[in-house]
Amino acid sequence: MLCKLIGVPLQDGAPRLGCEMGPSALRTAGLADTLISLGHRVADLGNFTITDVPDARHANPAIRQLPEIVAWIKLLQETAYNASADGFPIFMGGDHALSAGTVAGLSRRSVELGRPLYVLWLDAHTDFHTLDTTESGNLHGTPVAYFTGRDGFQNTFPPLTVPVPTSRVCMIGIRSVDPEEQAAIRKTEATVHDMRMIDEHGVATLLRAFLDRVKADNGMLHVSLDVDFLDPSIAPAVGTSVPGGATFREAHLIMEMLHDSGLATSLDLVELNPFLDERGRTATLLVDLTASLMGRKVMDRPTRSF
Ligand code: HAR
Ligand code: MN
Ligand code: MN
Repeated sequence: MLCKLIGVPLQDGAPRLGCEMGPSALRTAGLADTLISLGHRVADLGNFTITDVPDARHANPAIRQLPEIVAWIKLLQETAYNASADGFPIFMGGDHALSAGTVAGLSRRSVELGRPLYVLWLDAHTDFHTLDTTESGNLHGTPVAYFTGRDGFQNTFPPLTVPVPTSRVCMIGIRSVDPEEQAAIRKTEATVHDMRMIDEHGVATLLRAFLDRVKADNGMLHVSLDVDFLDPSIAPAVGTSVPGGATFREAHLIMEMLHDSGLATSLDLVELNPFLDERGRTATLLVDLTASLMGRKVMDRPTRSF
């Protein structure tokens, strides 16, 4: 497999500085060599950057860094569309606002390939605010609402070629949802598995049901991994940590099952803030999780576990 590493030093969607160092930390933690050791080819396309920032405004005075985010979404839509023509794009964030662009670009690609795009959203948060409902004004809280075509982005964010229907979105790890997000997402067909669902059923059961649907539909599957999906005790390098997250094994099991399924076609690694890390352990964990997704296993398995 040709893995394309795409550096996205975007931090304007998050409340604190530091995510711009994410791509460097992932490179330093050995992402490329790890993929090569698993038999993949790697093309590091370098870090992308916005050039012209448009004049963008919105009536909600809380919104932060709107022109920059609009520029990033435009750039990333194009970048994701192009990069997904062949190979396996890995978007090295950068904060989660980047997924507004990556998913929009992948969705356009999926229509061209005649394969529906599914999204696995691994996160403590639903990121389902619109520009009108966000109170923090941090635009990393909005990408899912945008790429599913929720009202409230028209004439501000770049137009979407093809929205991803909420029925094709599965969230796992959720444990921090604002009231407005909760009310809105409940009216959709999105699958929202909060931490209690993991406690009661285990990640394998939840994920298998989703993967069965993707497979039956010959779908493409984009995996969006937010560092705060993981428990802060194992992944401290994130600005918006929430207690009670996924364990080391829950996270690896998800990645291992994704690999066995053969369904994943692209990946976001987001919200890594290396300034908050402890001797690179969070960056290293993200590299190891990516390794599991791309085929690393402890023991050969004679039968497919899925
Ligand atoms: N819902 C909160 C807000 O909108 C927190 C959003 C935090 N988002 C991320 N990405 N860290 O998931 O401000
Ligand atoms: Mn997120
Ligand atoms: Mn989050």
